[in-house]
Amino acid sequence: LHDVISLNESTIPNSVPWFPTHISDLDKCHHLLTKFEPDLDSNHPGFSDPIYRARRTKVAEIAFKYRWGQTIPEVEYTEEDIRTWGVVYRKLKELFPTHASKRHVKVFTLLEKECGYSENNIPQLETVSNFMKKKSGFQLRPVAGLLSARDFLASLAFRVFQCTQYVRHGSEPDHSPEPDCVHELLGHVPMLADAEFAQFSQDIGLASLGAADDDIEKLATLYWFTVEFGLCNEDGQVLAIGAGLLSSFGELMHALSDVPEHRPFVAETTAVQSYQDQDYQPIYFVAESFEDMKERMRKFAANIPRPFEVRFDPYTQRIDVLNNT
Ligand code: HBI
Ligand code: FE
Repeated sequence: LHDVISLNESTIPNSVPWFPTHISDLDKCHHLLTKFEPDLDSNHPGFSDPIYRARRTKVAEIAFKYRWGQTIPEVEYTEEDIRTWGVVYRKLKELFPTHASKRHVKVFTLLEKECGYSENNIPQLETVSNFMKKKSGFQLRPVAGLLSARDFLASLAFRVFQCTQYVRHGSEPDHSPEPDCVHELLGHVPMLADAEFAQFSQDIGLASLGAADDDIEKLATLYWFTVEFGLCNEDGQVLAIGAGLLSSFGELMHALSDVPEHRPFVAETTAVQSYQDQDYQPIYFVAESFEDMKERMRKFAANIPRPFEVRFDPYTQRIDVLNNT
């Protein structure tokens, strides 16, 4: 156990990588990865579409200019964006009742009632963020693309989800090489608005603060096999909890078919499993129950060596750093 002695930032050992200690510090967690960007990756479906790339640049501006505490500016989505969203929405909505976690189904209904979710409308991030704050205390902030795992995970410690605001290229509605707002709004948002899932996600974030690079990699892998591609047993039925599944008609069916391998979720082995980011997963991890997954993750996180402990203070939205001796 620890003495409850708060360390200030200057007494955190120098060997510990910098991490945000107040929610406003997330303004500094903006390190983008260039992998999968339409301007740089010739395999991106938007690579040779200058109109798409110009629109993307405009939406990215919002994220670059955004600072903590501001209202998220609205995006005027094009007809093509709405068509792409609609194609994905219609197909997924049919699958959710039989394939999605009950937690997802419950919130999705509310999002249709309260947030303007429909096949003809892409809801604005500010509206959705306000809804999430009421449901689970999570909120969104706009991001221009794929962030470093360290920056991305750190934001979860504050119940902040770094959310893309652009829509994938219209030529491939069923697939996007990078996260886009179709994936965020249909996959992540309903799960993060669930109070227990929010706690689970925040716990991964808290475990990542100041962690060594190889521990960040393990946490990112755990995030991948749970928050992105997780399956969970709910009352004898295996259902999807991962946003990568809940936003992909094809992979959602694949994941719950008998084609891929299903392995029981054990944090220590899941954390070191290599994964696929170009195609459907060949392996999924199935949690015995949501409670069991949470408990296993909590124990795994407690075993990550750090010379301090962290605690989130929801009143100040600050991380208290506690001496661990
Ligand atoms: N950045 N914007 C964004 N969205 C993600 O889902 C995301 C990311 N950066 C890293 C990342 N996911 C993965 O490394 C996770 O496994 C942490
Ligand atoms: Fe995602």
